[in-house]
Amino acid sequence: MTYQNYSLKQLQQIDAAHHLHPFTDHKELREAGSRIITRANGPFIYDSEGAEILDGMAGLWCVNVGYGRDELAEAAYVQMKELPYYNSFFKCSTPTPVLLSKKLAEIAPKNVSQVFYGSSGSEANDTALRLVRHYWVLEGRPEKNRIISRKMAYHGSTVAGTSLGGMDPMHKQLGGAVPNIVHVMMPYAYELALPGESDHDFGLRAAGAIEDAILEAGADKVAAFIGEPVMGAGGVKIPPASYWPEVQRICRKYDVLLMLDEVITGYGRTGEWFAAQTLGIEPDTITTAKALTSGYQPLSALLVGDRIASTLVEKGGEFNHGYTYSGHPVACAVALKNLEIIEREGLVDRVRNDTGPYFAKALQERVAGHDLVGEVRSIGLMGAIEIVKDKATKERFLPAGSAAVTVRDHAIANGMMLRATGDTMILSPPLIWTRDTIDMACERISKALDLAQADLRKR
Ligand code: PXG
Repeated sequence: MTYQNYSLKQLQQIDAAHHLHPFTDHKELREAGSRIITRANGPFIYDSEGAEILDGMAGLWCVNVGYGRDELAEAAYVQMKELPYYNSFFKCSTPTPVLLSKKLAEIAPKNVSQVFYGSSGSEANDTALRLVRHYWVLEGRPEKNRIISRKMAYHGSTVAGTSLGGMDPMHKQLGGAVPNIVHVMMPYAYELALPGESDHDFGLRAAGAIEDAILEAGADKVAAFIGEPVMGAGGVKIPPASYWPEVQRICRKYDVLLMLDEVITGYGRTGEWFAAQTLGIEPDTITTAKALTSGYQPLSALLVGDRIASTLVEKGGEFNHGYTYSGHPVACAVALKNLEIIEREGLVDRVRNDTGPYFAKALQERVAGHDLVGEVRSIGLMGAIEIVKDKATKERFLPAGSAAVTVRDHAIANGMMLRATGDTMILSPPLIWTRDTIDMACERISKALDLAQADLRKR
């Protein structure tokens, strides 16, 4: 590698001169200089100054088997030497996507056994949107076209992903979304439950918003509902237990397809292969990416339920959709090895039976009591910490979002990578975390909270 010939300063200067980053205020970044991560191992990342940082975000919700896995590098190397690329168009296949499809069909929820590949979660959601609308056309009901999504949903950053998502700042810059997508309330009890309303009742009310949207359009006009089982980028919003069963009931009642976006929750995060299994949901499509390869290669897989797949196959003719890298042989080789590692090391079971419950308890016992913390919540190895000015009233610091950034900056300076979204701190660590790693994380988070508190009280 030649980057070692450059100093940090030089790399930052070149970065500022030529590199446009995702979701970034470029002026601000160029003034500050980017943090340059140069290597990683196990649960740690290292920056160009040699600082060791515990990665509480598994990269960006993806490095589930942790860093430094020689086996994944070898799987890519061997595949690249043998066949670096060939397409899956024109009646061709290559071995690794074939075998990966079989594996995915084995671990997917029941009645889901078909796979369509892309390179990113956004692409997979584009495929899902097109497929679901195409399904209703093939079924002779082209007017069944509307998609219901939720405010604050994140479904990616392409035009389709942004349109499906419910992020206002993204819509503002879109200049025209894909038509006929509507957004209803999210199941976020901490802020949206009414005074005295139980979690159970709130969950039913939030699901009821989907029914209202169906009735408003007329069920014969609604193709599908799409949702993340647990909203990720929107702030790890874990719905009340009453929510998903009610959503499922409503979708069935009105013959509305159920699309799950498991780009974050897939591949063990919640203690099952898919959150659909954790939460007892029977979806028609499941969007997955990220941890499918633990981020070692870009790859997404849209898992397609048998209902849609059989119509597509039997009545569909040619589906005019696909990507150069659909079923990329190297990415699929890495995915196969990654799933083998997850299985061999029992990481899904470990999250369900050991680290998930321990993580929940540690957050409750060691973080929830802090003055700055309004609520902690988690499912599997996915957690959130609400930062508040006043625990009792849930009052936030102003300006909105600034307090969580203060906590995050102290956390990073103290060797703990966390993400701040709004006033919520997010954790989504590699599934290789042990009880000791969780203890270390809680210590560092507590310290960051203390330091942030000192800063925030001065304001
Ligand atoms: N769906 C969900 C639920 C996601 O979380 C995507 C789709 C899009 O995947 P791609 O691979 O196209 O990025 C995502 C991605 C954040 C953050 O800040 C989250 C994502 C991506 C970038 C940043 O938390 N999730």
